[in-house]
Parts: sequence; structure tokens; C-alpha cells
Amino acid sequence: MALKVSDAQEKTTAAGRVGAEKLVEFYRWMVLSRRLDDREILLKRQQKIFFQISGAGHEALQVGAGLALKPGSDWFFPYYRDRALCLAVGVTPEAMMLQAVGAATDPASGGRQMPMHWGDNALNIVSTSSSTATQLLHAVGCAEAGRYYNQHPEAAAKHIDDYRAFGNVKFQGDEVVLTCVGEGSTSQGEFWETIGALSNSKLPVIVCVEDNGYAISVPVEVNTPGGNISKLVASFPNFHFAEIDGTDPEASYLAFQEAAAYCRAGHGPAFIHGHCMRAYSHSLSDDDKLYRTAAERAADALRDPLVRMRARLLKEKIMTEAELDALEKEQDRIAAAAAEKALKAPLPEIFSITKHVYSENIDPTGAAFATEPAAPKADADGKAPVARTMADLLNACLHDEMRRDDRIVVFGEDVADASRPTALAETKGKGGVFKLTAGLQREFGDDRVFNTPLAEAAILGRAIGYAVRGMKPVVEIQFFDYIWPAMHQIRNELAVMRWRSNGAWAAPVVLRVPIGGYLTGGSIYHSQSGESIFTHIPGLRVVMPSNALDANGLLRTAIRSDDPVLFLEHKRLYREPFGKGLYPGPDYMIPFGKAKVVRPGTQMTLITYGAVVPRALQAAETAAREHGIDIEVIDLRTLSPYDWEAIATSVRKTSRVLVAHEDMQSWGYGAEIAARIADELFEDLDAPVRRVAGMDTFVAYQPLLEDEILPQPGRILKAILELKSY
Ligand SMILES: Cc1ncc(C[n+]2csc(CCOP(=O)(O)OP(=O)(O)O)c2C)c(N)n1
Ligand SMILES: [Mg+2]
Repeated sequence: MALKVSDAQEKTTAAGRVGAEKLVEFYRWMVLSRRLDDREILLKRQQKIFFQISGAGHEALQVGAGLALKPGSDWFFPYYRDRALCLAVGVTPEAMMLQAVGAATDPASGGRQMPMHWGDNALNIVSTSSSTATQLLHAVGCAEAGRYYNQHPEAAAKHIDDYRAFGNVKFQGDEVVLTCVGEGSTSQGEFWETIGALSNSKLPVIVCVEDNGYAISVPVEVNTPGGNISKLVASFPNFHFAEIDGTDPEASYLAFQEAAAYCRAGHGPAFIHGHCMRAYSHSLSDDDKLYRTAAERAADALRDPLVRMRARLLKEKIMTEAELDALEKEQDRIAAAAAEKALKAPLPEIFSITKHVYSENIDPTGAAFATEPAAPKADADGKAPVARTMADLLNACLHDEMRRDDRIVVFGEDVADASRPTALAETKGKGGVFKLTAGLQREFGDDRVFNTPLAEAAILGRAIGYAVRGMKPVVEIQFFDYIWPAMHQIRNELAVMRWRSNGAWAAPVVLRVPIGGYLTGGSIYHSQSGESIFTHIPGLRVVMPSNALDANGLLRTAIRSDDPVLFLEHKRLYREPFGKGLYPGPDYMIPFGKAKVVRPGTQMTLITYGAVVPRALQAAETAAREHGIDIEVIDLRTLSPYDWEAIATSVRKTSRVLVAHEDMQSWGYGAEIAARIADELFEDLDAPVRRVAGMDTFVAYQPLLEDEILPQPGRILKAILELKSY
């Protein structure tokens, strides 16, 4: 659209630092943004859309940002108010309205997300959630991935035999990542984790705080000690800082230009704090008269960026009243036309609901992931190959896969051999508290294997940022007991990224987590289980091997597949003689959802996984030896998906079922299995489905207590005998 600049422009001497034409362009985008909000508000009142939140009052800051950056080349992790930003970088009014009505053709989410939840592949706008501040960490990972691709362009090549066959990797030498957040959400730990990570790594990320003075009804001084976020962040090294009037589009534009230049030059990140205002309430579900005084609201209204910009264009004789009216009318027409079109768009089909929960491209349960172990090789000195522990074969898998795939990066707490170069040269190196990542940094370098700050949400958030750009982060949470700070990222971001973006974005991260008890002294904070909390999350694969060979094959499947995987490694099994295996070569894979019958039997089915597998086998052997009961023991190996066929086949044969697991019984993993057996195999059962599980408590330090709390072979045997006599 050609810009309409009045002849009056000739007469002005004060068209600002950017020229009259730019000022008019700013105003045009600002008005379009406001008119789209107003149109949505109308539609909401007519009950034609179902939610409305506006960007009113933030337009100047956002237009300045959008026009200063490079659409399709720079990357964007916006906030839910960022309508004007997204318009300025290329999202169409129609696309916005399609989301508001929840149309099938909504390009950001296919009708799955509320309006103002952005996402556009071509424009590098990564799918937005409603969780405030999670997006900041994604921006960090995204910038890290960009830096990595620029230093290793060969890593971007497509490969047909794994997840790299899908998705286009793009990167530009001078790209900048913009992420925005409200001032209230700077209270989140993820904000501070972001500032710390950016400062450390000097990444080209602009963090924009859109400060409208309120977080719903909570004023800024409650969230920000002293009331000014700029003052609080000022001591972080390497940043370019700017605190600006975010109701002035010109000041905003210039500030973003300056920040982008600083980032592109490789000096480090930038922080822009824009003071804007809220022209309307927080959302259409809020009424700010309930918590703001009339005087305050009146004073704020004077700072409305549209009112101020209109006055300026008139005062500086850049546009006449009639020209302004015409411009506004035209934007209103565009908004109305977009709404009209969107209201006629097709709605999503019911059958589409489950699409994109998991990858549509790669099925990790498929035959392509069933390979045979390679024939064992003798050692270099001719000695017969020795069986190796789960820890060894997991470490071997990581080495093999990192050699094969240069998109893999490994990070977490203590996972590097040594962060300091002199220490790396002069010491053996750490390589993880359980040594699972030992030697990876030494072989693959600091940009592929590195320690992170002690911040679990940041590990996950950064991994998501890497993964949306086609990288394969294989990250570690040091102990399952400390996964909880990352839970928000796992539940609301990692698992849902593909579904909420209707398949446009995905985050196939592999998350390795040591889990479980039986440690003698592990106590509450080093012995937790809790897998059922994660199997309850759609979009996430959950794996829990019981032996070295399975661990090796399943980790490889996790890495080569296209879904996020929670890979649970039982600490007690890491170095256990039980379950040692021969190295199966660099291509051994086990499909997900394929259980293993670890002891065939005819009289009872015992379903289990993880560290209960050896305990269940022990109980089964005693049952056979001392009581003549022939038990079939099934190791599920993967918990989501799980092998229903294997369960059903066994239960049809034995008619008696016991489910055993270490995690607590109530609402536990076994409850779902038991319920489904009762539901679908009722006719085949001769007895109720029984469970043996951890007590409904925590794991205690004193071994006497731990032994009682966790299921032991004796308790499993007792349940077997009870069930047999039922
Ligand atoms: C993690 C999280 N907690 C709470 C909410 C509910 N919520 C939505 S917006 C909001 C206030 C955000 O305030 P601010 O960051 O200042 O942004 P603004 O809405 O003012 O633009 C809250 C509490 C949420 N979406 N996410
Ligand atoms: Mg706010």
C-alpha cells in the first residue's frame, strides 16, 4: 500500500529524525492494530468470537520494533499483546481474524489457540503460549542455534534417515532474535534466567519489556522492587540498555535500530524497556475501573499513543485532518474486511483434534526403529567382548549419535568435562554427576557439550529454542527430584508446541533424567519416582529402560525420532550387574511401545518396568521354585506409548494380572493399566487386577524405612500368592 503523505509535509521543518513518510507509516500500522482490536471487541460482544485481549496502548513501541527488524530473517518470540509488532513484520489482518474466530485455516494454530497467540513459519514467528515469560528462554535457545548453524553450516544439511528429513533449517549470519514480555512477568524466574544466560553468552537477543504499569490489576511496584525494571537489570554485563517512551513510535524505532545494530555486530544482547500504557482493560474479561482511580485512568488516557501521534502529525503539518480521517477510515475498512472474510472461513473438523499431538512424519513405534544388535566385536587386543553396564552403553550411544549427527548438543548441570579450558587440559573431567556424559565435551567441543547455570527451567526453555530450529538438544536434568522447576516448560511448552501450532512448530528435545530409589540413603530428594505425572502429558514420549541394551537402543530411537522424549534412567540400574549387555553397535534401535517378555509363563502376568524388573524376576523365580507358580513377567520399556498388545496377549493366556512399580500406588501408573485391563479384558480375568507399588509417602533416608516404602521381591511374592489363591 502506497503511503499517503500530505503536501503539507513540504511545509514542515520538524518531521522528526526519521522523515515524514516513516511517521505516517508508523501511524498507519498503529491505527490498523487498534482497529483490529476494536473489530474483535465488537465480534466478541456479538458472540462471534470467544475471547479478546488487545494491544491497545502498546502500538507505538511494537511498530517501532517491527519496522526496525528484518522479517523472515530475524526471529520473533512475541508476547500476547503484540498485534502491532506482528502486523509490522508481516502477519496479515485476515490471519489475525482467522485465529479470533477459531477457523481451521488460522495459520498460527488451526483454531486451537486464543486470539493473539502468534505463530508463522515463513516469518520466523515461533508459536506463542499464554504462559508469561516462558518464551524468553526459547529466544535464548533460538539465538544459540543460530550461532551454531553459522559456525557449522554443514549441520543444516538434510538427512533422509531421521528427524533431519523434515523441516527447513534457515539461518542468517547477522540474525537478531526479539522477545517481548510485560513488566509484571519480569517477576518470573524465567526472566532472570534469560537475562543471565544472555549476559553470559553475549547472544544477539533483544529483550523488550512492555511496561504498561499493570499485571492485570497488580501495579508495577508490587512486581518490580523500586518500580523500575531498568534499574534492576542495569548491572548485567554485556547488555546494551535503553529505557524509552514506548508511546512514541519514532523513539521506539530508533531504539530498536540501535539495539539491533549492537546485536548484529556481535557485541551482545540488548534490553529495551518501553513505557507504554493500557488504553483498555487487561482483556475483555477485566474491568480496570475496579482497581484504578478515575484520575489515574484519565491521566493515562492522555498518553494514548494513537492520540499523541495524531496530534503530532497534525501539529507538524505532516497530514491534514481530512487525510488522517481518510487513513483511519481505510484501516477500519481493512479490519472489517478481514473479519468478514474470517467469519466465512471453514471451521476445524472434529476428526482433526488428535492431529499433531505427535509427529505426523516419524512414528517411533514403527518397524524402521527395529534393528538387530551388531555382532559383538573383540577388543583391539583380541579379548572377547565384555558385557557393559547401562551407564556405559548410554554413554556409548551418546558418543555414537553425536558422531553421526552434528545437530546434537548436550547441556545441563555438570554435564561437561570441565568448563574452564585449563581444567579441561589438566584434569580427567567430570562428565555428569553419574558420568553419563563423560568425554563428550572432549570429543565434540564446547559448543556442543556445555554446562549451564543451575536453572532447570532454563535448560528446558533453551532446549526448546534450539529444537524449534531443527537442532537436537539431548539435555540432562541432574535428578528427577529437581525436574519440577522445569515442569512449566515441559507441560506448557515442550509437549504442546506441535499441537498448539497445528504442526507448524515442534520441539523434539530428548530429556535424560536419572530417577528412582533403592539407593540406601537417597532419601526424599534423591529417590523420587513420578513417571505417571509425565505419562499424563499428551505430546510427550516417556521411556524407562531396565537394562543396558534396552537403554542403548531406546536412547537412539529417542534421538532419531521427531517427538519430545522424557528418557528416565534408573540410578540404581546404572552400574548394576543385572542387565549388563554387549555393545550393540552404532545403529541399534528399539521401537517405542514394544514391551519385552523377560520371563515367559502361563499362570499369571506380572507387568512392570524400571528397577522393579529385577525384583519382579526374583519374586517370579521364588514363586516358581517354592510354590510352583509360573509367572510371565513383562517389561514395558516405554510407558507412553505402552504395549497394550503385549499386555492383552499375556492376560488372555494367564487370566491373572499383577502390576508392579516403584512409584506410589494411588493415582499411579498401574492404575491406568489396571483400569484398562478391567475395561477391555474383563471376560478373560479369573481374579481382580492387583497392584504392588511404592507406599503413598516419600522415600526415607533410613534404609529400614526405605525398604518398607519401596516394593521389594518379598512384597511382590506375597501379592503373587494372594492373587493365585483368589
Ligand atoms: C505463568 C503465568 N501466570 C499467570 C498467568 C495469568 N496472567 C495472564 S496475563 C497476567 C498479567 C501479565 O502482566 P504483564 O506481564 O505486565 O503483561 P500485560 O498483560 O500487562 O501486558 C497474568 C497474571 C499466565 N498467563 N501465565
Ligand atoms: Mg503490564
